[in-house]
Amino acid sequence: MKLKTFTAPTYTEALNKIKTELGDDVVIVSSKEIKRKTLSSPGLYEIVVAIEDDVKESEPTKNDDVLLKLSTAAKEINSLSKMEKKENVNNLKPVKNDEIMALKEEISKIADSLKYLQATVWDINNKNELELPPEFSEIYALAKSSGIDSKHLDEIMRLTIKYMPLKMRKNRTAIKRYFHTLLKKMIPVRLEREIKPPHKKIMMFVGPTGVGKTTTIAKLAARYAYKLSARHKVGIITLDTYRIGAVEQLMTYAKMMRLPIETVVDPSDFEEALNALRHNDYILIDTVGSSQHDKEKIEKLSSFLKVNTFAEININLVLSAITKYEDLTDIYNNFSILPIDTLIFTKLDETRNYGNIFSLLLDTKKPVSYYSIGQEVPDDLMEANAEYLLRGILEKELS
Ligand SMILES: Nc1nc2c(ncn2[C@@H]2O[C@H](COP(=O)(O)OP(=O)(O)OP(=O)(O)O)[C@@H](O)[C@H]2O)c(=O)[nH]1
Ligand SMILES: [Mg+2]
Repeated sequence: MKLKTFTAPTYTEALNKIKTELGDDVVIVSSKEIKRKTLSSPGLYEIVVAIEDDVKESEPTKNDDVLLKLSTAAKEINSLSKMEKKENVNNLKPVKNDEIMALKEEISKIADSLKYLQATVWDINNKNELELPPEFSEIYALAKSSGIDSKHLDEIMRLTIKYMPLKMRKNRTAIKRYFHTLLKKMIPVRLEREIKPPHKKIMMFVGPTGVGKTTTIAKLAARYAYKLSARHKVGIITLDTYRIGAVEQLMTYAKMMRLPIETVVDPSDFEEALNALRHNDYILIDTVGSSQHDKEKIEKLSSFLKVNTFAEININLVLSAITKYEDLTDIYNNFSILPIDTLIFTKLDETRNYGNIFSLLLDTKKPVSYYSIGQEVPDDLMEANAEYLLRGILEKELS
C-alpha cells in the first residue's frame, strides 16, 4: 500500500482529481485545509490517500504539457457531469439542491480553465514560438485577457521561464507572487510631492475629447486646496473656449471651491493670465479636447508653451482606461509633439482590465501620477500606485 497526496483549491476539486486519477478504490487517510481562501488568492486543500498496490497510477506527468492538461480537464468535466446525471436519473439517494449547485460551480470553474487553456494552446500554436510550461498557463491567460500587448507578455514570459528558479515553479501561488513582483517593478509611478513655497507648479492637462480632463482638474484643485497636509493656493486657467458650456463647467467648480479662474483665447493672453495667478502655489490649465488626428489643435497647444513663464509648464496627458492599447499608443504618439511629463488615467471604474495601461507605460516609460476612479468631484481621485493596476492584470477572476 502506498500513500499519495493530492492538493487543489477546494476539497471537491482535490477529490475529483483523486477520482479521475485513481478511481474509487482508494482510502482517504487524511484531509486538511492548508491555506484558507482569501479575496486575492485561492485556498489550498490537501487529501492523502492510500492506494492498493494493484491499483495502477496514471502515468507520471513528466512530459506534462498544456494539451495533456486540456485532456485531464476534459476528463474531469466528463466524470463530474456523469456523476451528476447518475445521481439524478437513478435517484439512489436524494441529492440536495446545494450539492448540485456546488457541483455546477465546480464544473463551470473547470470549464473556465479549459477555455483559457484552449486560448493558450491556440496562441502557442498559431502566433508565436513561445513554449509555455503548463504551470504558467493560468497567469498567461489572466494577463492576456487584461489587454497586455502580446509582444510584452511573450517577452515577459520568455524571460520568466528562463530565469525563474525551478523550485518556485511547482507552486501556483509562488508563480503568481513572482509575477506580481516582476510587473510591479515595471510600472513607473510619479509620486505626489507637495509644493513648498516659494516653489510653484504649473500643470497643463491635455488629451482626447471627453476623457475627463476638466473633471480631473476640479478634483485636483480641491485636493491641493483643501485635502493635503497643508492648504495650498490654487488658480485655474481654461484654454477651452471652443466648446459651448466648457467655460461654465469649470467656472462652476472654481466658484464652489472659491478659486480664481482665468479664461484665455490666444497665446498672448496666456502670459497675462499666468502672471495674474502667479501668487498661487498650483496653477491648473484646462485645454480643449482634441482627437489625436487633429494635428492642428495639438499644434496650437504647443504654441501656448512658447510664452515666458515663472515656472516650467508640466504637461499631463489624460487618457481613459477604457481605450484599447492600440488607440492609447496612437493618442500618445500624436500628443507627443508636446513635452509630455506624466500620464493620468481616468475611468478606471469602468473596466477591470488594466493590461492596456500597463503596456502603454512599458512602451512610453512615462510615469503615471493619478487615477480617476469615478465621476464624483472631488473624491473619485487617487494617487497612482502599481498595486492598483496589478489588480486589473493578475488578481481578477477569469471570466
Ligand atoms: N465613470 C467615470 N466617468 C468619468 C471619470 N472622469 C470623468 N468622467 C465623466 O466623463 C465625462 C466627461 O468628463 P469631462 O471632464 O468633461 O471630460 P473632458 O476631457 O474635459 O472633455 P472635453 O473637454 O469635452 O474634451 C463626464 O460625464 C464625467 O463625469 C471617471 O473617472 N469615471
Ligand atoms: Mg473639458
